[in-house]
Amino acid sequence: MSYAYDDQNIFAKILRGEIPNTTVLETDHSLAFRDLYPQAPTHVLVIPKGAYVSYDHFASEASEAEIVDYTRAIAEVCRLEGVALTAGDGFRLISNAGSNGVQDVPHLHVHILGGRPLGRMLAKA
Ligand code: DGP
Repeated sequence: MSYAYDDQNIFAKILRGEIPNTTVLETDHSLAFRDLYPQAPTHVLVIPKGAYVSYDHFASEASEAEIVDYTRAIAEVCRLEGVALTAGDGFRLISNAGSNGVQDVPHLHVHILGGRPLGRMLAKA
C-alpha cells in the first residue's frame, strides 16, 4: 500500500505561502519555522518541502539530496537555536506519525524542543 498525502494540510499551505509562518531556516528542500503553540522556550518544526506524510514515508521514498538536506537542516536549526551540544544543553527531537503517534498535521515534521529540562520522554498513559 502506498502513502496517501493530503495537500490541503496546514503545512502544505505554509509551503505554498497561503498561511504565514515565522521562518527559522529555509534550504533547497526544507523549511524550519516556529511552532504556533510552543511547549518549550525553543520549539521549532522542521519539514521537508516534498509531499511526505511521515518519517517512514520520507526515509523510504525521498531522494538522497532531500534526505541530506533535511538532516543537515535539523542540525543547523539546533545550532541556530543554541540547543546543539556544541554550545547548549541539548534538545528533544520528536516526529509523531498516525493515530497512535497522535499526529495532528499529516505532513512530515520534527519538533525540536529545548531551552528547559524536558522531563521523561513519555508520560504514563
Ligand atoms: P503534531 O501533533 O506532531 O502533528 O504537531 C503539529 C504541530 O503543529 C503542533 O505542535 C502545533 C503546530 N501547528 C498547528 N498549526 C500550525 C500553524 O498554522 N502554524 C504553525 N507554525 N504551527 C502550527
